Amino acid sequence: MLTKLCFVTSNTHKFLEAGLVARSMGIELEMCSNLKLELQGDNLEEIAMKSAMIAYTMLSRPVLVEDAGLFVEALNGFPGPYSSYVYKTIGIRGLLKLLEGVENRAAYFKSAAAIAFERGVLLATGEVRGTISTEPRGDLGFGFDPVFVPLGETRTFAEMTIEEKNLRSHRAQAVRKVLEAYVKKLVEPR
Ligand code: ITT
Repeated sequence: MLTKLCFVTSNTHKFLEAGLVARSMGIELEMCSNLKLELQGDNLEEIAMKSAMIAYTMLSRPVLVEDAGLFVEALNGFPGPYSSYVYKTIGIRGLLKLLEGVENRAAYFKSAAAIAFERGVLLATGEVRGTISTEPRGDLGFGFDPVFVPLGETRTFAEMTIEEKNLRSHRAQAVRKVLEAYVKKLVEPR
């Protein structure tokens, strides 16, 4: 029987990426987009865990929450946990402008995924290192995907299918790890 789990997000792309990972593990994710959590803070792990606990209390059912950000080395980790706001305000063009003439293009995406359920909260993280391209390429994915080239690749995330992005992404790693821990807990005797 498929285990069902509510993924609290308003982002369809995140849902599709995580959904594919979950499905390969026999778990069906349901998109719970009617709950707006929007917690702010400078620590992805803390945001994910707190949001999951709040969502679990409000919905009274097991929930998955995932929080991610892009950390650019030459900008001392900016925009990091504020990626959503930065994407909505200055966007990709603004980021590229900040990096104009900058040689060090190293950056990484980080994801923190938390599941809150009857027996507590589980947390896992994932990271993917890469570089910021000098111009946007590709129209798949979302957010900063058109300018992020994972290490060992020439294509940006926006030039990859979801399956290809999932082989490398921060989100796929974090979601897989937290779901593995969840499945283990479900079969464990209390
Ligand atoms: P929810 O909070 O509703 O889940 P969100 O879009 O706000 O959706 P996050 O807070 O996790 O998602 O992500 C913050 C931003 O970081 C996101 O809006 C993107 O701009 C960027 N981002 C995160 N993961 C990304 C990815 O895999 N590819 C491209 N950009 C990403």
